[in-house]
Amino acid sequence: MKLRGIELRRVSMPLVAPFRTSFGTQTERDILLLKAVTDDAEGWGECVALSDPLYSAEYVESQQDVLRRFLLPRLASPEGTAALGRSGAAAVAGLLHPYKGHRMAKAAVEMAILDAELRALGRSFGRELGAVADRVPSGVSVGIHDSIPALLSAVEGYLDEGYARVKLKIEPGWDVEPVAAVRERFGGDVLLQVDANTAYTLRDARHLARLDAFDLLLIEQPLEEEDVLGHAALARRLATPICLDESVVSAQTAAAAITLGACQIINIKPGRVGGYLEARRIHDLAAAHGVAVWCGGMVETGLGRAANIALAALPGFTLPGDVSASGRFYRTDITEPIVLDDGHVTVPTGPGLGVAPIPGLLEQVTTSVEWIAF
Ligand code: NPG
Repeated sequence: MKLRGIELRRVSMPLVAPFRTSFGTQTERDILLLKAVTDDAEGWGECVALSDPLYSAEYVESQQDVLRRFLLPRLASPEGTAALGRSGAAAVAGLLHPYKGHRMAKAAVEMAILDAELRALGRSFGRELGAVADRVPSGVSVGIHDSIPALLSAVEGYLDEGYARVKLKIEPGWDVEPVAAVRERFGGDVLLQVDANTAYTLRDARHLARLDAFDLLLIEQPLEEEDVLGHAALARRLATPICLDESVVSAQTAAAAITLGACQIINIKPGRVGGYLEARRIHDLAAAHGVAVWCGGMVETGLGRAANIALAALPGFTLPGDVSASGRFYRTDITEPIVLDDGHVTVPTGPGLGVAPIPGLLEQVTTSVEWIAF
């Protein structure tokens, strides 16, 4: 393939309702989209970095800066174009490896190039990654609410829509009580899990063990990103399985976490680990160790959502992912909306992502466009 250049486009999308996690409240999403233009096709990538470095060290301005300053020039160099010409998207991670971190930017550019490549070949993301299902169960992530009644009415709405699994965001002061209330109101059959986004310390172990009473699928990332040993210690004190998110940034860190007993389950987010190809490696590694995985979400547009659904259709994704319908976050998506069908979302089968931005809708939310010629 021959890349002509990459467009960096920022869009700003209002959320249907504020989304509160232990690290902050979002009311709109400022997203960096990439469009890879090749001689044969155009491909889309979505960078999942947030506006502020509160989930991870990455933030959207930093990802655009590192792309402009280092990552795209590396791909456009004679060495880069030769490797892309030979191997396409498979060459991206190796070419960018010398630059530390910034995995969300690396993931976005790999996604755009992979999409262009697959569109040219007429092959879908699902087929390329190894999907074995044509639809996957859809889980919903429910933010921290101002009151228990408000939370219960939100959960009721999602269950009425048919979501197959509910994840409650928790933080100190909002954990046992909301979980107990949801269990009491909706019963033991609801697939329920919690996500702390690093809000606790090992000193909270005894308190977190109170969650064991509620038959949760998992507790996600209770401790700090770098506290892998703490998670291993906590795992010995909780009956609820521990799932890592922020701590797993590569197949290598996944292997270490598994070996140390820091997690029984892994949330795989392609943006966090540097791309869909690394995400697949973590899937393979986890499957080899009997560790269940599920596909996380970062409040993506239909582009990232489509790719995540394809990934979630791999055989090791045995737990429902945060692959909700577009309407969970956006009244109007920039693609054809991803919709819920009997608690499932459909794996796209068209070439590449199988979805693309609708030009008029994309223009409406665009705040800036920058073209980097190769
Ligand atoms: O369904 O797209 C979704 C959102 C799922 O809760 C979700 N994501 O920590 O997993 C998370 C959380 C998140 C959202 C993290 C936004 C960072 C940004």
